Amino acid sequence: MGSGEYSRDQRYLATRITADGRDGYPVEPGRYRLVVSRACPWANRAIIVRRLLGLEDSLSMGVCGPTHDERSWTFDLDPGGRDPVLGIERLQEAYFARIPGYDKGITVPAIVDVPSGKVVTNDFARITLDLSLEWTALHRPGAPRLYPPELRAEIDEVNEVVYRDVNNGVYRAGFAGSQEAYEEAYHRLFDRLDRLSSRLESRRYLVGNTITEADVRLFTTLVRFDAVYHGHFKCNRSKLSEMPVLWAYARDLFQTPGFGDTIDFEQIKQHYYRVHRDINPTGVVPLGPDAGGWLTPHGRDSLGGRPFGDGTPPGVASVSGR
Ligand SMILES: N[C@@H](CCC(=O)N[C@@H](CS)C(=O)NCC(=O)O)C(=O)O
Repeated sequence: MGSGEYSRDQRYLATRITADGRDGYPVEPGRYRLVVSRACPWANRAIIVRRLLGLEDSLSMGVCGPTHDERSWTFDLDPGGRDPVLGIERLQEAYFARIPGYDKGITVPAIVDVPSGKVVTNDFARITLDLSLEWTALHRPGAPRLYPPELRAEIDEVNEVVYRDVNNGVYRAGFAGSQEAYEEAYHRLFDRLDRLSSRLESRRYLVGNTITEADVRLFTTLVRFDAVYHGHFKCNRSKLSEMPVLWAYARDLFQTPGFGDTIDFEQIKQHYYRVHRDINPTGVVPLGPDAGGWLTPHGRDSLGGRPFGDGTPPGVASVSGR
C-alpha cells in the first residue's frame, strides 16, 4: 500500500443468517432487525434489497440518525432516543452484547438478533446476497431475481471493479493522506466511470436486461455523487449530472420503486459533512445541489430491458419509510 493511501478495515462479524441455520441463526420472520443509517451507502444497499424483495414485514428496520460521535451511531431519530424494538440508545450496545469491548468499527448496516440483542453480522457485502439467496421463503410474490445463478459470474466481475474503483474509490480519494494517493484514486474512479458509461450506453442495466445486485451497488454511490463525493471527497472532474449516460441510468433507477424512495439527501449531507471533521473541520453543510433533477425524464426505456424481469415492482414505501 502506498503512503497516504486510505485503507478500509474489511474484518467483519461474518456470521450468516441462512435458511438451514448452520451458523446458529436460521431465517425466521420477525426475529432479526436490520439497523441502518439512511446516510450510509453500504447500508443503503440493504435497504433497497429489502424493499425490492418485500422483506419489510419479516425483517424490521431500525434507523440511526445521520450523525454520530466517537462512540458511533445512535437512535436519536426515535422517541426518547431509543430504538423501539431493541430498546437501546446506541448501536454499540448490540455490538458489545455480541463481543464485550468490541474494538473495531461500530458500523451500519448490522443485523441484530432481537431476542438476544446481539449483532449477528455487519458483513455488508454478504448481507444483500443472503437476503436474495437465503431469505427466499419470505420474499414477496413477484420479487425480482437480483443474483440469478446464470448471471452470477458476470455480476461478481462487475461488482469487484465497481467496489474497488467506485464504491470504495470515492473514499480513497476523499480520505487520501497524500497528493499522490488522491490523484491515483481520482484517476481510477473517473476511468472506471467512463468505462461504465460506455457499457451502459446501449444497455439499460449493468448485467443482463433486468435490475440485479450490480445495479443496486453502483446506484448507492452514484446517488450520493453530486451531494457529497463531488465536493467533500474532491471527486470533481465531473458531476454525475455532467455525465449524460450515467446520469440518465441513475435517474432511471431513482425513479424505480425501491430505489429513490430509500434516499434522504439531507441526511446524506449531514452525515458526511458533519461526521468527517478531519476533512471538513468547520462541519458546515452545503445547501446545494438542487435535487429536483432526479425526477426529470430519463429516456432509458427506449433501450428495452425489463426492470423486474418476470416479477413486479414493490408496492409503495410505508409512510415512515421503514
Ligand atoms: N463496515 C464496512 C461498511 C460499512 C461502513 O463503513 N459504514 C460506515 C458508514 S457509511 C460506518 O458505519 N462508519 C462508522 C464507523 O466506522 O465507526 C466497511 O467499513 O467497509
